Amino acid sequence: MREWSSRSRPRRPADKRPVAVESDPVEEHLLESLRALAPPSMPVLVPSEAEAIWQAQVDSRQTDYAARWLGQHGRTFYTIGSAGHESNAAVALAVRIGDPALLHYRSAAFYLARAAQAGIDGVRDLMLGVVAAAAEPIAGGRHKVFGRKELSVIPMTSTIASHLPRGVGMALAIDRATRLELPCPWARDAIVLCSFGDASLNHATAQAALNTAAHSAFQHLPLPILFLCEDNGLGISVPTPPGWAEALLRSRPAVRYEYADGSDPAEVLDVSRGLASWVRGERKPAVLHLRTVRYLSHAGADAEIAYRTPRAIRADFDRDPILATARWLVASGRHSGEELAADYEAARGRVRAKALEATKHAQMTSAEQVMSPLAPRSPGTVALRAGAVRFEGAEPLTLAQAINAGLAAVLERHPEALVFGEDVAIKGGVYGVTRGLHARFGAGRVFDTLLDETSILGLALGAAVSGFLPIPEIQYLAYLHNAEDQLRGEASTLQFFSHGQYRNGMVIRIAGYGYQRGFGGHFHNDDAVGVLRDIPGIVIASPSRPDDAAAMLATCAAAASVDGSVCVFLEPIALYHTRDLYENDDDAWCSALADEHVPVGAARSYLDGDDLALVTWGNGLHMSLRVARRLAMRGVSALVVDLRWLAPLPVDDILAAARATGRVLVVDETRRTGGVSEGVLAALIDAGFDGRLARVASKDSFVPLGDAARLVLLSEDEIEEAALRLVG
Ligand SMILES: Cc1ncc(C[n+]2csc(CCOP(=O)(O)OP(=O)(O)O)c2C)c(N)n1
Repeated sequence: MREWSSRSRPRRPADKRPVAVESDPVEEHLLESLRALAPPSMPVLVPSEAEAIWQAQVDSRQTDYAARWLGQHGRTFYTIGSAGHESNAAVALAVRIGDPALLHYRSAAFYLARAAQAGIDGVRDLMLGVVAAAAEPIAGGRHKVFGRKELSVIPMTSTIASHLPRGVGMALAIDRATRLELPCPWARDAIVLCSFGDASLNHATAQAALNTAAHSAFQHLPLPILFLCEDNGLGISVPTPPGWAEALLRSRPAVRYEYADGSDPAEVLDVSRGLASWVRGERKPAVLHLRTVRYLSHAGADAEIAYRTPRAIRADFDRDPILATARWLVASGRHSGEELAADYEAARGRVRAKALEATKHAQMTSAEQVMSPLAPRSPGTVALRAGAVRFEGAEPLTLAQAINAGLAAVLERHPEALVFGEDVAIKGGVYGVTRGLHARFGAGRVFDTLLDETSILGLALGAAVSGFLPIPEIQYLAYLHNAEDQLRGEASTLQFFSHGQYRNGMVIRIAGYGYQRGFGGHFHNDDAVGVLRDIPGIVIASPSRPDDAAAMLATCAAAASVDGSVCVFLEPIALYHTRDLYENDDDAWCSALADEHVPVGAARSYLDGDDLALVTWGNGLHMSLRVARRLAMRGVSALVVDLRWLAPLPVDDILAAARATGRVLVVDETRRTGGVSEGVLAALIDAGFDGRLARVASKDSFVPLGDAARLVLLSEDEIEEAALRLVG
């Protein structure tokens, strides 16, 4: 095995002449200490797991050094190590390979221990990740993550703590699947393992997850999750106040707390075994507070000498978990310190060989390859699956009643569908949209959650990856923003970062938009959808008419289960109970439900005018149809296009309407900046449409209370004036 110096930074490690390995004080101390270990006067009994722990720890440490080494030669793109945290290997041996795990970025030794148990070369996986190779088994070079389907390790993102709500959702799903007699990818007695750092513990997302776990266990809901807080006392450069993590972790009602010192592998194995078996048997949450140290700085180019004293850095050397395992092994009389030092050095060569091998693998080479797992669409299968959803009754319904009927039909057709959110169960939702579903389908499938949008979406994330079809409700669009990361950072990225191996198809119902007759002010009339429209791959459905609503819900449910699509179902509150279109009591906004399939991304046209096209959706459709009638009285004939889908936008349908009329007015009830009309106009320009274009939108303002709301929301008069100008 050849070695290369890092000093002259050539482009490729293979270009460099072999020279000696650069020393590192942590490693120097470790090797010296290993060689100095004296044989025991009386050997003690040490479990066979000690060898497996040693192996995973050493490989993990060498993987960190190898990643640094490649980094010094410009061959890595993101290095964050696990050095000092390797005691988590013992935790891996305390749980089962089939127990789903969501791992902290310093849990490499856990990953390697689990991989070794399954006969998988985990070092190769990690090295492929470090060089962003397309052959890396979970993310295919899209991110440096721990993950593998065969190991039940679900990749996490870089956003600290954002995987915890999913973990809680998975724990809830395991026993819920048993109760509902549904298939689940995890064993019936599986537990979820979720690791994170001590500074991450302070994050609102971590607090949300721990609170939700406690809230569930407090009321005796089964929630088998083992939280593993890997506490190295630092968050990048900021020390965690001594005692703080313990005080915080102990303070959760109904969550059992145990502590283990990472420099005592026997204790870690013992405590984590006891705790894992307690979680498994009791189906209750617990937290293992694992004291660790952090070597080699935080990540990448971070130089900890800038914020830690040399004395503090050196003080951690004796707490090296590898040294601790070596002491344990030597105490057994099975190995000498010299042997272990030699084994450690041999691992360097082995791991560096794999690092070099990894550099021979190509990265992704095309945008298509990068994006291939982003938004798989199988319209034929989706149509078949959606077509199997049958709606009951033939009487005309309002939008709210239609969504209710659609939900009932989806719950009927998909036994794995769950409806949950704030007030959705007995009350039936703030606007009655879920009324009667709890009584009909039971509390196992239609249930109230605690008041926390992060946890609601987290439950959906965890349930979806466990085989359910979650249909969570966010009570108002404004409150999605509290929890956006769970949608933007987690739900929408899972297929991308797992190369489609893990999916979390779901339908998130969100009540939104303005026009509630002066009611509620901004937070009940939020019209900001920009934050949704730019999320790659998601589907955004926004029905306006009752007959579309039920069919689109069936389509979203089918897309979620067939393609793993993350669907947002944006419902215009102001139209929930609207009955009339043109005149009082005309009931023209009510309709019976048709079984006709509405494909993802297909618009719907109304009227047949050829002077201009009013391209709109949501409340805009109701307004545009009324304006079209007024325009007709003035001799202007309009074609009205309901987008129905805000992502993917029905570009072909928009273009067809534009070409048929030569003039397009986009009627956009959302804000002028970041609103939907920006996307529609850009799509027309991109497609080379050279007719006349205009738009009307709501003002760049929050919506005030009372009648003043009308001052900032788009009005029918504005639409009419703009239309006349356009044809004028
Ligand atoms: C939400 C979020 N904010 C900030 C960061 C940047 N960041 C990455 S790691 C880190 C410190 C985490 O410390 P800790 O949880 O103690 O884990 P450790 O790195 O010490 O293992 C920070 C602030 C992030 N990744 N995510």
